[in-house]
Amino acid sequence: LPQAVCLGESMAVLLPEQPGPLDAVGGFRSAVGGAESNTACVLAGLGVPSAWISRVGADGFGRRLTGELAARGVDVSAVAVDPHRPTGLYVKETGGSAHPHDLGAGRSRLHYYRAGSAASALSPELLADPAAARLIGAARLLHLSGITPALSDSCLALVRALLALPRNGRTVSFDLNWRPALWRDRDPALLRNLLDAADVVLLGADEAEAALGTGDPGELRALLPRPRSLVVKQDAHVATALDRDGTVTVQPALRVEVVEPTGAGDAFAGGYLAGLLHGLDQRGRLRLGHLAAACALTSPGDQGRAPDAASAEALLAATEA
Ligand code: KDG
Repeated sequence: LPQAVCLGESMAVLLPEQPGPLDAVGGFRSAVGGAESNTACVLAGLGVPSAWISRVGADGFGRRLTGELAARGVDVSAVAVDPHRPTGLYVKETGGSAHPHDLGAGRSRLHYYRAGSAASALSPELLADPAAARLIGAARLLHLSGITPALSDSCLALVRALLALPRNGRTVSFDLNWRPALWRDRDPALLRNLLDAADVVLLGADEAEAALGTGDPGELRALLPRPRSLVVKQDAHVATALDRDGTVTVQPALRVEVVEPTGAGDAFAGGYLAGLLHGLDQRGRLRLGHLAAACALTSPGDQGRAPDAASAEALLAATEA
């Protein structure tokens, strides 16, 4: 049975064939994306048997999603197919054209078409689903993100129910993944209690500043006293882990040429959490997080190829000074 379970919506993705505003783009290439399933792929790539739990539509995009994740070694046995609601979609816009409405070189924006999607109907009923309950019950790690509670009232209720489950030795990790566009109808202040109910919290200083009012690691630790570990990624150069016992571990990131940043945070989470499950100390976990993020940063699209377990081990040993 999988050791890690990642739960949340994934979507079909349309990637523009050239930069510019959507009205000026001639064509799109289809792909798949989704924060928690990106993390599941990285975990699987690093040798952690992993599952992704979600819902998809009874459509081609849904088949593509489950097919691609299964091909990357992720267990999709508990992904439900909704006969009526569609698979969610997002369209990516990238900057760098001469068009007057261009976002600006190096900038990108996700346009979501996901209201009423199959995954937005996730609810606490999931806990009564035998396939999902079996996976969650056996997992050593349950990974959630701050995207899911923004999707619908039933999704928020599910996240609350999952955080309230007896742990039985399981770690619950929570990646803030602040998406302001999804929070127009809901108060993001509720994120603080959700984060504080997890065991391991991952967040970027910038997004924490926007969602919680501070990006300062010490202030965040005071704001979120309950998690065992708080991992703060600061301006892409350094990550700091603050443990509940007061231990602080600071680890600089790898220097890489950024090709496409989407998915780097999900990859960082996958690397860090793989390190946790492999029994690495805090520094080793942060390093593996940086390494997985570097792979995502240097490849186009959402899903960087994670280093396989053997090359990750070799790279980690090589940087062990
Ligand atoms: O982290 C990358 C994600 O933002 C992308 O895959 C889409 O899951 C997604 C979301 O909800 O923004």
